[in-house]
Amino acid sequence: SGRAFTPGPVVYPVETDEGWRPERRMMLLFLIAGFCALLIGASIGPLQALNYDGVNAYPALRSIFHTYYQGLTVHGVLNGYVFTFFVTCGLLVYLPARELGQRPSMALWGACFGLMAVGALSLIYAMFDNSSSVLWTFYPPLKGSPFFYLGMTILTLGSVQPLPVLLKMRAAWKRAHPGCVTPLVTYMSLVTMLMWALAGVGALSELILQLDPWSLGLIGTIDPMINRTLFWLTGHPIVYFWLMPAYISWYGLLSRQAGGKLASDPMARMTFALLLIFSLPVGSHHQFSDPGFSQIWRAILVVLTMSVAIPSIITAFTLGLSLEYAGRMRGGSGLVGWFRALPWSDPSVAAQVLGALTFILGGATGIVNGSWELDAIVHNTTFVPGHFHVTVGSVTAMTFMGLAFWMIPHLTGRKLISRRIALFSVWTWFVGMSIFAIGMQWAGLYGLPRRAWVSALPHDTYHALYGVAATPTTLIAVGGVILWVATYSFFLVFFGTLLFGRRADRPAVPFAQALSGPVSHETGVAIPVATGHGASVLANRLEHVWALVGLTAVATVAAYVPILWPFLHNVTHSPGWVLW
Ligand code: HAS
Ligand code: HEM
Ligand code: CU
Repeated sequence: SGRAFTPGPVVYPVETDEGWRPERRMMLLFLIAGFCALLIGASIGPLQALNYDGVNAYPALRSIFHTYYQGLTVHGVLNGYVFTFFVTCGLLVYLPARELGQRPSMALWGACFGLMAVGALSLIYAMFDNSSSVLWTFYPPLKGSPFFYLGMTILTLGSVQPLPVLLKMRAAWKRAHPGCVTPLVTYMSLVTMLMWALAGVGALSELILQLDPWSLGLIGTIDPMINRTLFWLTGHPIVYFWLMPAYISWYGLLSRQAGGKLASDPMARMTFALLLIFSLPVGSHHQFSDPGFSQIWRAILVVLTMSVAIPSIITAFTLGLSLEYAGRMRGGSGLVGWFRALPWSDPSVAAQVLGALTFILGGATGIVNGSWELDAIVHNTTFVPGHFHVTVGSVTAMTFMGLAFWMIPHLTGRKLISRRIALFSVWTWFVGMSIFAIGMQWAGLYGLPRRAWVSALPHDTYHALYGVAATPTTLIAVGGVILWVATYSFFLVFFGTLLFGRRADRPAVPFAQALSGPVSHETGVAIPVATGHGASVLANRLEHVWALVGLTAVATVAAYVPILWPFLHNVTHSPGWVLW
């Protein structure tokens, strides 16, 4: 280091194609709906952080939340489902449409929005009327109102609608470009939606066959184990439905935004193919502590879980190399100089790179969870929320915040009201989430339970039980408060720009070019596959997405028959419980 490097952000090309007005407006609608959910969800998070430090804000909030668990349900559902689904279902149609130059079916894409909006409103109604504090996993025998389960069903059905839109656009593009592989962003989006459509079978069958009729009074009792298993058939892959859109941005856009190129296009395809295959069979690693299925399957689940980490390790290297290339192109040198030379003054880049950094901790703790013996120590403690706030709470949330920073100017033709406040929000989110997550993980090692209203205990009891974890619980609270500051400074920029941003040129979608691979984003023209070239052969093979789908389906059936079998032969009949 020491050498001067190019200062300032990378200048985005200006959008010249003005023919995309309806698509831009629809995308904006998805973005705003998603971020409105995050605004509510993220406002509640710090209250939960304070709870673990013994501060009970809920008596003061009685006009909104009757219990801690009602607030926690709203937090998990709005952040985990509503925020992520809206942003993703917008993005995974808009980006491919722009990449391919194909118009999406506005009817289907609009139906996707409509279904998800009806589902989300129904969920909000059920959660706020205090009938459904069933948490984001809605495990029976906890019993919520039909509005909750029907809302969840409709939301989920809506979230798979981008799949037919994508298939249609890809088919039209392929007809026009015979012999070419699908451009990268479209490929990644398609694989993500195929994964999600397969994964949805678990929760949708749980909802449609069990929870919907049960909550409507059509069936009297319910089997908790079968339903938990069906839930995790979707509930594990959903974490990759949160992760893969962030990866699409990292692989497809970030290297360009950072001033470089993507190191390898085929490696990105490979990552997505592996995520498709390995996401589905591993769901029951959330059930290591559940009774009733074979020890051998638990051991197999450990191996499968380590396998699903591999594509993320590939991503760490591919992305690291791409960022290093960008940093060196900008004049950075030495061991860390390239990292300092990244365009840190661009809030979109800062958000995504900082989000990626937190994933080192998120991934490491995931591997702890996935190791059966270690999971026995951390399961149902604050270690687990500590793990997933440095995955979905940072990787996904920060990447989506980063996307918003270029997308709002792109979609509205308005400049960010303040780059500095945007950068401030990103850094405070990074610092706050890191402190919070380290506190949660550390406290979990003392056995502090998750999903527990510990601040409602008498003061002496709280201190006698959890005083030993005073240092980590203080970190949790400090992190939570910093996150409040981060949240509101982000939304100041988000809504401020929508309402008051100055008119400016629209930046174009910053599609990246690959150093190695078959697709050129620079010319917008696909490079025909040069057979014989190693990398392209891989990309060519991976074009057979239906073969990948078949393989995934077989692996999933093979994994789930042995797990469900004993449950199906020992059905329990539980009545519903309402504990709030
Ligand atoms: Fe997880 C529980 C295992 C990833 C989310 N997880 C959860 C829950 C959630 C969640 C929400 O096996 C709790 C659900 C509940 O309420 O009960 N998880 C894993 C494993 C991975 C993993 C093995 N999880 C995620 C992701 C999530 C997520 C991603 C959301 C987006 N998880 C588990 C298990 C449980 C669990 C058990 C159950 C625990 C229990 O007891 O209940 C892996 O996919 C992780 C692989 C990731 C890596 C990291 C790669 C690093 C990258 C960044 C590189 C940085 C760069 C920056 C390039 C190996 C890609 C460059 C700069 C430089 C200077 C280097
Ligand atoms: C749960 C804090 C943002 C998703 C929790 C818990 C805490 C927390 C302390 C554990 C509560 C418990 O187990 O009793 C925060 C803070 C945030 C934040 C301070 C900063 C704004 C997010 C974001 C997401 C998210 C951005 C996802 C996009 C979840 C989910 C749960 C959870 C899915 C699990 C709920 C459950 O156990 O049913 N949060 N969170 N959080 N959080 Fe967050
Ligand atoms: Cu999992």
